[in-house]
Amino acid sequence: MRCYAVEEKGTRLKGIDVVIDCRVEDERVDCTNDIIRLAEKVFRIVFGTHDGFNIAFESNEPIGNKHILYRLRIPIDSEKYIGVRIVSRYNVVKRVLFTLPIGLREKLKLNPTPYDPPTFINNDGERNNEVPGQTYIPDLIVYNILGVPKFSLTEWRLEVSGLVENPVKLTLKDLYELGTRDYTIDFHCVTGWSVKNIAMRGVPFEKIINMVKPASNVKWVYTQGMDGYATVFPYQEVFKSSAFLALEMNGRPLEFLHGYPVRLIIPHLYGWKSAKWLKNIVFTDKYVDGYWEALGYHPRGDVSREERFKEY
Ligand SMILES: Nc1nc2c(c(=O)[nH]1)N[C@H]1C(S)=C(S)[C@@H](COP(=O)(O)O)O[C@H]1N2
Ligand SMILES: [Mo]
Repeated sequence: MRCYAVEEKGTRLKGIDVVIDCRVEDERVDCTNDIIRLAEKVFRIVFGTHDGFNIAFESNEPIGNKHILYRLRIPIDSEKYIGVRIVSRYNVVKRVLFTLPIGLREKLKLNPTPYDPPTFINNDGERNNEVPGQTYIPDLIVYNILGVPKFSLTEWRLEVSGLVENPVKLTLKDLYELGTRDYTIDFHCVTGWSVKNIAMRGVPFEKIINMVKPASNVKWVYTQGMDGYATVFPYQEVFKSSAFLALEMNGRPLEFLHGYPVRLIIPHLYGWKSAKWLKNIVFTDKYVDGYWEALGYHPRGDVSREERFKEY
């Protein structure tokens, strides 16, 4: 069994020291009991024991119409617990993730390696516009996994950096001066809901690229919000649909809950790739997990390919 160890700033804000992401041989699961047994089995391999630990079911929910996410807990003491996340696809499990609170790392038997995304992601070409497993609903559902940040526009800048010729720090005024365009997009959350025809206005991402001039070896774009949320996607995705820095929605500045002053929208990728309250865009040649990627979500997240989780 291969295990990855992932450390990520945003998950740390949630008390997670490290995520242990284990690739298991395809395991058939037909009921919640099978899930608990699987969690016990993998836990025993990773930690060398399960004596004195009890695995308790917490919740499960559909992610699209093929996957189910199960959450379990292994209490350590009255406050701390190891979280377990298991995703099945058509009742088959390929990964089991453990989220460790601080102070437990020493108990690990395995020597986990960093996650290495599959290289096909940076090479393949064709895609279609299908949205398998999504259901349309009338309005966006607001997600703030790390709470709502407090900041004022006077202190806020959008910093674009990394492997670029001209790093920049931009104010909202600077962004407007680059020139905006109108967009109508469909928005897709990985959990399975989509919203059609959202009117937005923003700066074509191409303008940012032309300004900062990323180096030829750039492969990934890592972005961060003011709340500590981060996400990542392959650089080449920004050329596959109309990527833009959204400043307005439905004819008005972005509402604060939707990420004012700016969020980067890549319409063909799932919504978690769009960091709200965007403050950093980093062009890089190395893959780094963001918040949801650290918890097993896909490095690219193409909606038409249904890339919800890291490999099936
Ligand atoms: N900064 C930040 N950006 C974020 C999130 C978040 O928690 N914090 N959640 C993501 C997820 S999972 C989704 S589906 C969309 C939801 O956008 P909305 O809250 O505007 O509906 O924002 C994404 N961007
Ligand atoms: Mo989401």
